[in-house]
Amino acid sequence: MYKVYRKIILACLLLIVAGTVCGQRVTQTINDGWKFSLFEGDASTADFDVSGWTDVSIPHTWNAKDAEDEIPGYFRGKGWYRKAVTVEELIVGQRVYLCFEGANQETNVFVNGKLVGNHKGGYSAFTFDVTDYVHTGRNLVAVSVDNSYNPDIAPLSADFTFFGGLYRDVYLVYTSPVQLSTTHYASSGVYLKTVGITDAQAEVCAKTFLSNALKSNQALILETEILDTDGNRVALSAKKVNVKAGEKNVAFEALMTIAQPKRWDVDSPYLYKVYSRLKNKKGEVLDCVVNPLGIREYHFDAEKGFFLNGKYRKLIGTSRHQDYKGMGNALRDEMHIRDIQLSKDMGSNFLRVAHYPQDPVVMQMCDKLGLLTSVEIPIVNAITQSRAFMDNCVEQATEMVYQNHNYPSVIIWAYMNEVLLRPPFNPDNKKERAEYMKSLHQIASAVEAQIRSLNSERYTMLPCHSASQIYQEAGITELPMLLGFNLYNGWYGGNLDGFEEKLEELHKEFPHKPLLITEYGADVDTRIHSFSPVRFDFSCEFGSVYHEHYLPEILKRDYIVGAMVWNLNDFYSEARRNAMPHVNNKGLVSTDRERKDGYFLYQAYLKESPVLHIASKSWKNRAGASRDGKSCTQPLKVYTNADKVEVFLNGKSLGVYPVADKVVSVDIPFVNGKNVVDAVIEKEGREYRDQYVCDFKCVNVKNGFTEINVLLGARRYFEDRIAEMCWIPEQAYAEGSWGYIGGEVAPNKTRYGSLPASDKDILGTDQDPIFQTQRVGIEAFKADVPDGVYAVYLYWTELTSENKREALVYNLGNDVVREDYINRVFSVDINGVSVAKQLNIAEEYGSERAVIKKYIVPVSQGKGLVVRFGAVESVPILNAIRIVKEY
Ligand code: GCB
Ligand code: CA
Repeated sequence: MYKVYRKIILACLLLIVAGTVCGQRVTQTINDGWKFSLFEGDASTADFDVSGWTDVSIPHTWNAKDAEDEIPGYFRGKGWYRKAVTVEELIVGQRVYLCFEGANQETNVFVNGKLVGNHKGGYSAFTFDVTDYVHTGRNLVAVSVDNSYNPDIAPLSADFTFFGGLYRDVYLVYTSPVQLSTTHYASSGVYLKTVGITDAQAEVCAKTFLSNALKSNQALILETEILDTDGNRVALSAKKVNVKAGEKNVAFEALMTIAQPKRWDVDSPYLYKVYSRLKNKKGEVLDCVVNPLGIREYHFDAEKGFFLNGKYRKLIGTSRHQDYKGMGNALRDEMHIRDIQLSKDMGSNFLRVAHYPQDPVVMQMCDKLGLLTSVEIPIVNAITQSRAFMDNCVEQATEMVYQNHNYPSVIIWAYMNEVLLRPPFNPDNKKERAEYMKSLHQIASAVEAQIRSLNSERYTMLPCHSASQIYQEAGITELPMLLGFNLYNGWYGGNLDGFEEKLEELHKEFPHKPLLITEYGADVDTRIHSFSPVRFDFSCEFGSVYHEHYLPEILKRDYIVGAMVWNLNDFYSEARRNAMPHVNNKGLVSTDRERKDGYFLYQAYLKESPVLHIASKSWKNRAGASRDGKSCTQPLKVYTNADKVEVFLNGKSLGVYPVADKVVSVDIPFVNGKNVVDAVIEKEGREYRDQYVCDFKCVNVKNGFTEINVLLGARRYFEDRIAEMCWIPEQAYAEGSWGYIGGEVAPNKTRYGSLPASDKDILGTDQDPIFQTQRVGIEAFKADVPDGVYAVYLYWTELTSENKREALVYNLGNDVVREDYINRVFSVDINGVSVAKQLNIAEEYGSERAVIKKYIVPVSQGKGLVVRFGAVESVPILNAIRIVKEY
């Protein structure tokens, strides 16, 4: 008796919670209280001993920390999640489902020891019906997730870390057995399409999939109601439908008309809501789902560009990777949401959801904020010539289209990114090459055909790398409606001007294809600065120069229908060895979302509201060589959409500067100590101000010497944000000053850059840039400091590899690069005292490891400080020197 009451009370409660409008579907996360362990075997059974397992909450990845550590590679294998999930018998006879928003990359789900389903692919949702596996009360749910390399699952390789785990929400869902299908590719079961849009009306076609798990045929009413934002009904369809006993995923179509439809646009993303309700004959709601609806028309023209609701729009935005500092890809919904907000605030009207479909909240935000999107499946760098791989690609495309079908923001379906960048065939073997091209063509054709058959009114796109010819050779450029090109002229090679030359070439090569620049970007580590920036120095300043060049060239050409910066945010890529090892720094914001200067350049170009930003504002600890120790002039950029800006230093005006192309560079005579720079603009009669505060150290050996921190072989500055100090570039010694004597800048050993010498991951430090440059063959470092007691720190790391260069990009595989180091032995003496006779850095400490030695040195009789190096074998090196006056 009590039990019956309990059920009734629960049922009533549920009706209150879900509202009477929305049937009895219950969707709830079951993210907390999981036990986790990496384990290769079978941990699905109840009696399995989980003592010693870790308590985790979902979203979770097991790679969050090991993608950051210094050990090369990251764990790729199998992890298990287990949880006792309480299934309440809320309403008798309901079906129970487990829904996963995404798990990377192959998942097996077990309930009470039995396998209920398998899913392959790390970036799409999947749902399993577990009704027949559960009982009221506690049920053991065990999930194995495997992120090891699998030749039959895309992506095979890519420039990002394949974080493993249950990294998106997991839900427990209860639904009526007579339902809007829950298991049609884990979508809502409803697919909306708008046709014949005019100012007078728009037709909405809703295709709804129904399922009936009961043993009797069901006569039902399928109601589709469209509401405007105020909640007024603007269209209604009610149809009698019959679903036979046991039938699954039967489709019904309803056509509705909205009079005087309001458009979804980037400035006014008007959203209707579509309620799909399944009712029984008595009119009781059995099931209900709600979908967004946006009414918009758009088309691409190869010459004129893109038009949304009749209006020309240059598509500008970024791509976005789904990870965050220290957390891998296991982000909370709110963090995804913030990223999309960041993108909109930058002035974007487009987001390339790349290289894979992302969390549903990402798409919801794009709908709500008015960001157009392309969504793509992650076939990156290469394919496997197998039926299984092809089937998986088609399956991922199918899931993508169904799961993202109703988001009005989506206008493009994309597939394959730079798929000919790292093809595995031997280039000299013609037969191998031809066969590979053939397989590639087959897969691309199958994916293209599948997308078009599922959703013909959107565009398709293939993002290629700059070597367009090879894509033509494979015959795949003809397949998609749009072509994307990822261009990095002036970054990986060549000059910045190569960009516009390439654009012209591509337009000639593909005159009838609307072209998008699906990627362009430059790595920026916000700790690094340079006043003579060059590509691959990772400086803020080079990033600025790069974007200042690219953006106007893009805006100038209508045949470039759109362009997306690679990337919104810095992201993890295990194989990268840059200023920040394991991170790709091309984001306009960092892994913890610090906005870089480029972000503000975009704002200045794209936003109408006043934009004013002093560049390098995060450089709080600044320094520079100074003649008099009192002041030092350095340039400072201001980004603004005003035509002039007045700049003040410590309250005194430095003048009014005209702004060209949204930027002005002003020479600031920084003083020793605290500096306050103000930039002021006027727009529509109002004054706007931005302020930069920094501590500036005028480095000089004479007046009030405190310390000097110098990077040898470098033209860049490095801010150590942990110690709040600044490293400055080297200079040659001159009487009465400081600097090196002899040697040369270490030659560039990186694959792409001109400086610094190395982009190796320096072990034993997270201040890698201090060690990545060096002076080779240095004879001495001299500083004419006043008498006193000094701490002299010498920084070394052996960087030189004689034979091989490391493959920098995309070597996500486990390419082991063996390098031979030259045998380098040298002596060191400080102020005539020998401190090392036979120093062999590589032998003593290993190569690419940070070595710091501190020496206490008294200086007297005005003799200053001199550190001398003597060659024993090969030539001496020095990477950095820090001299601090103790007393
Ligand atoms: C590309 C790839 C992207 C990389 C990027 C880069 O072309 O599509 O995945 O991350 O270049 O930074 O090199
Ligand atoms: Ca989510």
